[in-house]
Amino acid sequence: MVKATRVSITSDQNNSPGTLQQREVTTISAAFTIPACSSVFDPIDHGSRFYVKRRIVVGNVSKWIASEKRDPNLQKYTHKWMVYVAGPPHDLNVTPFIRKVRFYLHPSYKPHDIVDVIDPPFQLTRYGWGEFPIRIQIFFVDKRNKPVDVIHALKLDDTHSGKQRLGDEHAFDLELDRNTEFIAPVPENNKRKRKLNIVQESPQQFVPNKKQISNDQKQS
Ligand code: SLL
Repeated sequence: MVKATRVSITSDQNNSPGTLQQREVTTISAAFTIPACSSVFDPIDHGSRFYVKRRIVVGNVSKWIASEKRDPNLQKYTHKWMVYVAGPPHDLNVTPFIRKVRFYLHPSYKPHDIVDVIDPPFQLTRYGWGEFPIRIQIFFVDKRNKPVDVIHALKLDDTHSGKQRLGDEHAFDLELDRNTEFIAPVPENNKRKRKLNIVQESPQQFVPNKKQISNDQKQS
């Protein structure tokens, strides 16, 4: 059983959008980048005799879309947002131990509300009009580690700035089996190999890099 402990953030590492020191560390699409913030600094703690610790960061960014810029068919979608599961800033690549991430969206996304991302970067971009808790199920490479759930409260930019804004971000410490076998990291920007396995995909939803994933999707 993998334990996921949410890491509390001290006041000087506050991750509220106003005080956050953002560094753009990974280009996600033309539109979004993952903000790596000080809140996820990983102190040296590699685990114990019984487990190995790996820190992950779960968060979302969003962007307000002015109504005149909205597609006429997508008028109700006030924001574009992206939720992500990544490593801490010094080691973003989680592929040595994470195999797949399943995102459970709000029922209003039905019948396209459960999406598997089976290759890095483990992130999902959608249009939306409201905030909701996203259940995120993380599957591991080594089957000794059973899937673990974390909940992320999607936070949309209420300043309507039109710029990418960090919504919310939290670090979690995963306690993996001491004997976990790690595999060689897959480069996050290896777009050619990128696969987004849409369990249920809505035609109206924005899917980044659609052309790049289309062949993979047919196979899966
Ligand atoms: C709220 N309790 O009322 C929340 C629910 C649901 C958001 C928010 C898109 C769904 C669609 C969407 O943004 N759902 O495709 O219509 O704020």
